[in-house]
Amino acid sequence: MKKILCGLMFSLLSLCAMAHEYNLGALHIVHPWARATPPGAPAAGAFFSIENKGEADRLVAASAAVADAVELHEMRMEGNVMRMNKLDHGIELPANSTVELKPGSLHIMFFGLKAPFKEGDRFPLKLRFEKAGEVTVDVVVEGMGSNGPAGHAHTH
Ligand SMILES: [Cu+2]
Repeated sequence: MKKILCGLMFSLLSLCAMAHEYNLGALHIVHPWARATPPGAPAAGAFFSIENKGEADRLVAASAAVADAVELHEMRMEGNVMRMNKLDHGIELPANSTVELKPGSLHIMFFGLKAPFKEGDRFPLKLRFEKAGEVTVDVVVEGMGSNGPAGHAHTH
């Protein structure tokens, strides 16, 4: 009986775990998340880290049904101005390295949200890599942050 209970507890815990991750070949994708958006927000960002345990690869595209367009972006300081650029050549994943998509840096950008992102929601995001192929991950929507993607300049 005790064994069965532990087994049950373990599966419940795994389901409830905050972190979720995916493997695709040599790539390990950890905890895709997005910020909740206020009503009427035109855009949103999503973030995760990618551990590449193999040869160099590249994240070339992302797609999701929750928005009209999904782009790969980078934010960086140019002088005193934080700028956001679309990465037409994708996001490089050097061999045996970890690349982090995070606020203020590399991110997935959603334009034309079909509905606001609500805290606790999840939605599928399909990622396409040059060598590893495709994987669909679940993006978990977390609370609204103070430096969300709505607050910085677009260059496109
Ligand atoms: Cu962006």
